[in-house]
Amino acid sequence: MKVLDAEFVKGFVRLCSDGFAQGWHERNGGNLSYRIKEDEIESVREELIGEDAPAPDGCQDYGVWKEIGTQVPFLAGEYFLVTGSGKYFRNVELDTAANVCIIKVDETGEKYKILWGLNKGGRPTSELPSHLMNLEVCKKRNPEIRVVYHCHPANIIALTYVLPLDGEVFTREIFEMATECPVVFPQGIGVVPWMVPGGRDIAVATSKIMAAQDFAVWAHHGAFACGTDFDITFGLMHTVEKAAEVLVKVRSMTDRKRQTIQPDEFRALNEPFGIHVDERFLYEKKSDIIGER
Ligand code: 2HA
Ligand code: ZN
Repeated sequence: MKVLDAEFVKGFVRLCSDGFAQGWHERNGGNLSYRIKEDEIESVREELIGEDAPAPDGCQDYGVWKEIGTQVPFLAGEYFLVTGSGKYFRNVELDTAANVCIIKVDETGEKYKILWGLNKGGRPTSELPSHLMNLEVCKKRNPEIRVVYHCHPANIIALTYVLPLDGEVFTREIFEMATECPVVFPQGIGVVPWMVPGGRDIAVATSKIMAAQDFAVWAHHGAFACGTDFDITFGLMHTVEKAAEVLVKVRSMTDRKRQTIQPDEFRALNEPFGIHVDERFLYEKKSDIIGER
């Protein structure tokens, strides 16, 4: 099968278009990765350069092992579909083969090579260390998690200027904005303070959160979500950003709430929805000021 005909590629492209339509991908903002299943990579092997196909003209980097910039030994030998560095999400649907690539991680988990895509040149996403380290910790806790998505949603970013950069407070304030939130992500969200993007340090900080939670906020930058498929991952980002939008509206009217969802009301969701809302987020508040514990 051709890579562009594969269902996992279609799902990847759709997420890119949907993310752009939401306004989460100005210029080359954001990146997406998918850990490809064994049967999926077998189905497109005829098009993998250096395995069964020749490299296109002008793409000397094909098949050359390059440093990831971190170690992901638990992902050794696996294949990934990732967006390209500097590429625009709005162009992925128009010319998929020029804007995304399939890479393979080597047996040490320290190097990757390009096997398909970026056919007009380029490298995988600048956030490759964060994507692979997140996919690694996610695979350890749930082998079904395959998607990691980074974007720049305005309301989540706006809140990082007014809420304390504390995962428990962030989670509680977001939870209170929509009953759906604790049902969709009962383990809450984490917050990474401002750090230089693109390197190993921010990848380590994010993967510490992703080892236990599906969502990490990057202060003054954006957010990372993971999930078992494209719908669940995009839906998680959409849910958090929608709640953040409500909180931005509330906070724009007032710095305190007249009424809200109470800790015991969150606890009442556990049984009917078969979830366990982490008690860390259900602290008794001493203040009605938004963002104070
Ligand atoms: O430009 O979003 O974090 C891509 C990014 C880097
Ligand atoms: Zn970014």
